[in-house]
Amino acid sequence: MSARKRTLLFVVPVNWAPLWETQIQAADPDLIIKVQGRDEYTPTDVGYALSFRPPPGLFKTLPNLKAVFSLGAGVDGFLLDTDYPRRVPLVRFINKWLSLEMAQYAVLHTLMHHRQQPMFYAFQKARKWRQGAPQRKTADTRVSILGFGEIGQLAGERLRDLGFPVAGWSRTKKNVSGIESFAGDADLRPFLARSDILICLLPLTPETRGILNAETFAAMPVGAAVINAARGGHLVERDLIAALDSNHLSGATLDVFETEPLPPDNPLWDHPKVTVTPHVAGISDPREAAHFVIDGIARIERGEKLEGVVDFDRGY
Ligand code: NDP
Ligand code: OXD
Repeated sequence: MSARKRTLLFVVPVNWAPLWETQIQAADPDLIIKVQGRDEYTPTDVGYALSFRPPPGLFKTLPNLKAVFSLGAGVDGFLLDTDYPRRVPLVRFINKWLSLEMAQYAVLHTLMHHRQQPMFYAFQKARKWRQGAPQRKTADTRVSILGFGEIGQLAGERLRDLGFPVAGWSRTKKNVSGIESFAGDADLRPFLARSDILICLLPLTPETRGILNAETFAAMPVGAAVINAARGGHLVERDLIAALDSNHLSGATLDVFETEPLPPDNPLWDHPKVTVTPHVAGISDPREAAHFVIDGIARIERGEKLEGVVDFDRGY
C-alpha cells in the first residue's frame, strides 16, 4: 500500500488534536497522521481527512483525497465550502452513543419543561414553598420532533416510552411504532399545532435555516416550549425572545447558537425563560470516532459502500 493512500489529515483546532490523534493512532498504528497547522505535509500524500468545521478551500488542494470524515453528525460546517470537491465522499458520524446522549438531552429538557422545573428553582431561590399550577398530565403533553432521522427517532422512542404522545416531522414519511409521522412542507402546520414541546433535531440546510421563527411559534399552542439541540442557524433569536416575552411560549432550552461561544452581551444568557447550555447535547467520543474513521478507511480500500455519505444536493 502506498504512503499516499494511508495519510490522514486532521483538520481541527491544533489544541484538540492530541486527544483524537492518540485514539486514532492506537486503532491503526500504520496510519500516518498529519495535523493541519501543526505538521508539514505534502498535499498529494493525503488520502483521507477528518474535520468538523474545515477552512473553505482546503480540500480542493488535496488531489488524491478519497474521503472526508466528519467528527460530528451535522455537516453544515463542510457545506459552507463551495469549493468542496464533490467527487470526494463526505461521511458523517453516525454513532449510537452520540445519538443516545442527544436523546438523553431531549428527554431531560422535555421533562424540565413538562414538570415546570425552572419555576421550582425560582421558588427554591426565594425560599417559597409553592406547588404552582397543577401538573399537566403526561398524556396531554404532545411532544413534536422536527427532524426525525437517526437522533430524532431515538429521542422520539425514549419520550414515547415515558408516556408522551410523540410525533416526528421529516422530509419522507416514517413508520415508527406508536409515533405519528408528519412529512414535508404541507404537514408542517398541523404538526406545529400539536406541539406542546417542540424539539429541533434537523440538519442545517438552506431549507431548514431559520425554521424556528415567529410564524412557527404562532402556529404552536399558547404555553408551548421549544428545545433547540440542532444548530443555532435554525433559530431566529429575536423571534423567540418576542414569543417568550408575549407569553405565547412558556420557555426554551437552547444548546446551539448562531454565534458560538454565545457572546456575553446576548440577551438569551439571562432571559428568565431560557435555559442555555454550551453545545454539549451530544459530544463525539474520540475512541468511537477513531473506530469510525479506521473502519471507513478499511471499507473504502476494500471497495465497499459506506454508511452516512452526505447527499450534497439534499444538504445532509
Ligand atoms: P439525520 O440526517 O439522520 O436526520 C435528519 C432528519 O431531518 C431526517 O429525518 C430528515 O428527513 C429531516 N429533514 C432534513 N431536511 C428536512 C426538510 N427540509 N424538511 C423536513 N425534514 C427534513 O441527522 P441526525 O439525526 O444524525 O442529526 C440531526 C442534527 O443534530 C445534526 O445535523 C446536527 O445539526 C445536530 N446535532 C447536534 C449536536 C449537539 O451537540 N447539539 C450533536 C449531534 C447532532 P428524511 O428522514 O426524510 O431524510
Ligand atoms: C454534531 C455536533 O453535529 O456535535 O455532532 O454538533
